[in-house]
Amino acid sequence: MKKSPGEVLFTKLQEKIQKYKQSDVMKLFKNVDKNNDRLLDLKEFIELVNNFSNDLDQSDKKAMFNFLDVDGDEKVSSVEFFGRIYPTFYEEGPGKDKSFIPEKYEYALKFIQDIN
Ligand SMILES: [Ca+2]
Ligand SMILES: [Ca+2]
Repeated sequence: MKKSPGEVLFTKLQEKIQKYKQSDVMKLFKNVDKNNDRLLDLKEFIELVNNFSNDLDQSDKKAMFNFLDVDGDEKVSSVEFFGRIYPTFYEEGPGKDKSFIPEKYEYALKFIQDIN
């Protein structure tokens, strides 16, 4: 399947983000989440992206945002974000299906809460 422009851009961003410690990326997620709802709206998401890349224009960032917003609620949740950045993030062990796993929501939300 052909990748969407948002996915291509995201893959580049993902490579940059993965160079950082996972705990630092989680702290950053919390920092840009100004209203503390563990969801990034477009403005919050752009602030996060700006920490990693400043050679992208608004439409590129919006395309990435749309790619990450799997359920289309105009917010990028911690699950949507970390599930894409770290394909194995919600896995309990190696060797499992590496796709986005909605059943891991509970685990993911707890994980994010524990950063505090
Ligand atoms: Ca938010
Ligand atoms: Ca969403």
